[in-house]
Amino acid sequence: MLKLVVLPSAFGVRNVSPFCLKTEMLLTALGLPFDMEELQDPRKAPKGKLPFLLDGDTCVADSELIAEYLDQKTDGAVYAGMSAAQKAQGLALLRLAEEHLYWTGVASRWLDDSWWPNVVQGFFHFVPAPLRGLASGMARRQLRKTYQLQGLGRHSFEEQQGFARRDFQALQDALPASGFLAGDKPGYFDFGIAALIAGMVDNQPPTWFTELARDYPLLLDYTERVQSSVGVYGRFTE
Ligand SMILES: N[C@@H](CCC(=O)N[C@@H](CS)C(=O)NCC(=O)O)C(=O)O
Repeated sequence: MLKLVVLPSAFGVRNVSPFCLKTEMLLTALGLPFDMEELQDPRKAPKGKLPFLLDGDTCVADSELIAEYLDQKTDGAVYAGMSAAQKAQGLALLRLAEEHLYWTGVASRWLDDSWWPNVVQGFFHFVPAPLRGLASGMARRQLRKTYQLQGLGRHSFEEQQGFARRDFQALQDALPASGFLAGDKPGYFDFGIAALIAGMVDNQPPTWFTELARDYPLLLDYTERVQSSVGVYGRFTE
């Protein structure tokens, strides 16, 4: 049985990591039986990030590498039916979402002083109370440095919001108003984009990212459409 190792739920979101949720959607759509196991501390993952997939003695860390692995395992089912142009467009949009917009979502949780207590509670509750402030503070300093190195962290708050808005707008304009990127069934790239938006929009309480996303109703409709089509939601549904 395949085992997908993911972050535990947090902020009222069942599968809080977009990369973990995308992979859960993909495995479900492929009809492959799998278990999910939670790991509280991503530093214990093979590459220090989640998700990773265990298939017998094989361990695959990174959601994109997992998709590649599953594509081989299923003789091409992951990208089946996609033209080269559809794959190229899907990858470009997914990169925009995961490698750019994602960071503004992360910043809206980790670097907003008013939201920060939710991060401490959601991600560090397992650390014994006397050490929690230290551990979370160190992780926050590391995150701030990463955001600086990525580049977005060098901009004013208004400029960061501008970058996020342009990403939201581009996704909304590029995604189909009905159906999915490569037809009437959602595929890997739909899962990735929808997973990115889902968790960061449904997190409680709302972040500034959540508030901005509400101005892009077609993008939110698409996110709902992908989740309902595959029957996997980021949020709790019952
Ligand atoms: N490129 C990786 C990104 C995974 C990733 O960033 N996961 C986050 C959770 S959303 C994580 O584990 N972060 C822990 C850390 O960076 O310390 C993938 O696609 O799997």
